[in-house]
Amino acid sequence: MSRLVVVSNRVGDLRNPAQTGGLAVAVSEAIKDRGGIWFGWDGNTEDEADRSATIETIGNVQTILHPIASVDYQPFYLGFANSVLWPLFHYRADLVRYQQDYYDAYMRVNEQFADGLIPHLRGDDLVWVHDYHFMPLGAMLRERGCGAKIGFFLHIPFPPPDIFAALPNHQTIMEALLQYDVIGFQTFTDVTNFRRCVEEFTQAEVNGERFRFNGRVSVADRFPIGIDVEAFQKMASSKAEALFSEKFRRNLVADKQMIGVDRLDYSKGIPARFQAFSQMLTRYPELSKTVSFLQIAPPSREDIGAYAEIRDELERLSGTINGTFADFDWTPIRYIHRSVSRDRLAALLRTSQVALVTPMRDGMNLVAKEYVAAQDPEDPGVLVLSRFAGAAEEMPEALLINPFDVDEMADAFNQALNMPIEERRERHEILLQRTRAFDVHTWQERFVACLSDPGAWQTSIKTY
Ligand code: ADQ
Repeated sequence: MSRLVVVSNRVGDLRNPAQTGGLAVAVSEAIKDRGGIWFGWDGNTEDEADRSATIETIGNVQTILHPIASVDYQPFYLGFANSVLWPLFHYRADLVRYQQDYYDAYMRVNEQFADGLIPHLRGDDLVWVHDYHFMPLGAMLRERGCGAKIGFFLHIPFPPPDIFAALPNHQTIMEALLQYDVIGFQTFTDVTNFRRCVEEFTQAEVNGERFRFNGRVSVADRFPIGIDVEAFQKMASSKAEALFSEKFRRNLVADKQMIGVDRLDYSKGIPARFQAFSQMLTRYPELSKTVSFLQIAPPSREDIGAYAEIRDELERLSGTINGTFADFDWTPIRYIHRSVSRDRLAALLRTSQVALVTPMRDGMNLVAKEYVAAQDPEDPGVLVLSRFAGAAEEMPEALLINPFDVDEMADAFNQALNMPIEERRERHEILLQRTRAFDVHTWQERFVACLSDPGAWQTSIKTY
C-alpha cells in the first residue's frame, strides 16, 4: 500500500487529534493506516536565523514542520491567501486587496515548500495537498521531478469564470491546478465552476470532468467533507456539559434558544442574521421573552481590516438590538467572542432548539452537520441553512433560506421555532442519515481511493 503524504497549512496534533477537530482526526487516521508524512508550516512568525524544519516521528508517521520566513508570512498568509484568494473565492471581489508582492510571496513560499518536501518523497507516494494556500505546489513538485500521484482538495468554494478572472495571474493558477492528478471540491457547483474556468482560461482538452493538458490527465470531482458523527454525538450527550448548558439557558429566562457558531468571518453572514433576528422580534412580538439567541464567534485573522470591521459591526448591532428589545428579565442576544471547548459546543448545540447557519457563501460548513449530529432524535431541533453553504446540496430537508433576504430569514426563524414535533423528527431523521453517509471517514476514503487510481475513478452522479 502506498504511503500518504499530506500537505496543509497547519499540521494537526497526531497524539491528540480529537482536540483539533474532525479534519485532524480523519487525516491522521488515513496517514496512520498507510504510514506517511504530514507536512506543514511550523506556526512560527519570528525569524531565527536559518530556522530549519522540525521533524518528529510518531509510529509509522512523520510530521515535518517547515518554517516560513517572517518577511514572507505577512504577504503570503494575510496578503495573498486571506486578502485575495479568500474574499475572491467567496464571491467578494469588492474585498480583494491585491498587491504584486503578495503574489510573489505566495509563489515563493510554495517554492520553498516544494524544495522542503521533495527530498522526502518516493515515487509511489500518494501526495494530498490541502486548500487555497498551496494551489501551485503540485506543479512545483512536478518541476522538481516528482512522478508520484498528487491530489488537491479545496475546502472553500471555487468561483465562476467571471469572478475568477478578477484574479491577476489566474491563467497561471489554472494551469498549475491541471498538474494535479485529482482536483477535489466540496460541491457540484464548485466542480462545474472549475470546469468552466478550464474551458475559458486554458487550452486543455475537456471531456466531462477529465482534462488533458500538457500531456497530463486530471480528474475533478466532488468530495463533500463531513464530521465524525459518533464522536460528536458522544460529546453532545456528556452529562456534565448538559448540566452547564441547562443552567446557562435557565439564566436567560427564555424557553427556547437559537444558536449560531462561526469563526468571526464576513463570509458567515452574521450581521444579516442579527438583523433577521431583530426583524423576527418586530414581526412576531409574541416571541418576545420566549426565545434568546446565542452567537458564539471566536476571533479570526484580526490583522486584516475587513475582519476588524465585522467585529465592530456585530458589537454595534447586538448593542442596538438588545437596547431596543431587552427587558429586566430578558436579554435577546448573547454574543460571545471567544473559542469554546468542543464538548461544550456540542452540548450547547444539543440544548438549542434552532441553529442558524446562514453564510453568504461557504465551502461546506461543518457546524450544520455538527448541529444535526448533536440532536436528541426524539426531540430534535431545527436547522436553518443558507442555500449558499455547500452543505445545502446534501441537506435540502433543512429550512433553506436566502441570507440576502432578511425578511425571508425572519419568517424562517419563526417557522423553525413553531415547527411541530412530527415534522422536526421527519426532517431530522433524513438529515442524520445523510450526515452519517457523508461523514469524514467517507470523505477521506473516497479521496484516497480516487487518488490511488484516478484513471479508473467514476465521477459521482448528481443524486443523493
Ligand atoms: P471554516 O470556515 O473554519 O472551515 P466550518 O466548516 O464551519 O468553517 O468549521 C468550523 C469548525 O470550527 C467547526 O467544527 C466548529 O464547530 C468549530 N468552531 C466554530 N466556532 C467555534 C468556537 N467558538 N469554539 C470552538 N470551535 C468552534 C473551512 C471552510 C468550510 C469547510 C471547512 C472544512 O470555510 O466551508 O466546511 O473548511 O472543509
